[in-house]
Formats: sequence, structure tokens, C-alpha cells
Amino acid sequence: MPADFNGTWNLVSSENFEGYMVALGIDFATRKIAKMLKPQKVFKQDGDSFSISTTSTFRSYLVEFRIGEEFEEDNKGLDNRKCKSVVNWDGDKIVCVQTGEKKNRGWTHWIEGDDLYLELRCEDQVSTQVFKRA
Ligand code: ECB
Repeated sequence: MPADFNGTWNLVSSENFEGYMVALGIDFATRKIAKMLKPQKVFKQDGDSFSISTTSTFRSYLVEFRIGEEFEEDNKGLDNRKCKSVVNWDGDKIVCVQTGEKKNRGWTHWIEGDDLYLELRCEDQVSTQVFKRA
């Protein structure tokens, strides 16, 4: 049985989100707003089908995918760059590789105890966010 990410999760901590946003070329004013946000994630997982909705008072983002199936991602409302993305299991983690203009771009989610973790990667920057069940 793979990990079960289903549920609603609220951000409780964030490390180096600023560095990640700088690597993505997000402007100063947007970064100032973005780093104050406490986004909520709703995971819907059915076998290898996922939808992850991230909502906040400023911007929201929805991604839907099947494990191992590459898809076009538009990152609308984030950095707006298009990339080709694919998500795979690595043990109980889901690992997304986002191939495009930015090197080493992607993210990993896993559950540790009662917490949902998200590692966001872009170029040489890594941001780690922790979420708790709503
Ligand atoms: C959508 C809530 C955050 C909104 C931040 C607003 C502006 C910042 C602009 C660009 C920053 C780049 C990315 C934002 C980082 C996190 C939001 C979703 C990250 C993501 O890819 O989540 C994955 C894994 O849960 C699913 O899309």
C-alpha cells in the first residue's frame, strides 16, 4: 500500500521559500506577499491518480496527474513558465520532475508522523514546507 495523501492540509512552516522564488525569477513585490501566505492543500488520491489544489488568499493553483504519465504544466499564477512534468513514487514519496527552462526544477511530497512535507527545488535552491491536517 503506497502512502495515502488524501485530505486537507494547512501550511505551518516554510524554509527558504524566498530563495526558491528568487530562483524562479519572482519579482520583489510578489515575493513579499507570497511569503506571508498560509496556503491550504487539498489532496485527492485514487490509486495512481492525483489532484493537488493549493489555495491562498492571493493565488491558487491546481495540478492533476497520473503517476508515471508526463503532462504539460503551465504554472499559471506562479512563474507562468511551461514545463513537462512527471510524478513518480520513490518509496512512500511522490517525486515530481519539472523539465523546462529552469534546471533542477521539481518537488517531493511525503508524510512524516501527522505532517505533510513538501520540498520545492529550483536550480540550487531548496525550500521545505510543512503542513498539518486541517
Ligand atoms: C498557490 C499558493 C502560493 C502562491 C504564491 C504566489 C506567488 C508566488 C509565485 C511563484 C512562486 C512559485 C511557486 C509557488 C510555490 C508553491 C505553490 C504551489 C507549489 C507546487 O508546485 O505545489 C505542488 C506540490 O503540492 C502542486 O502543484
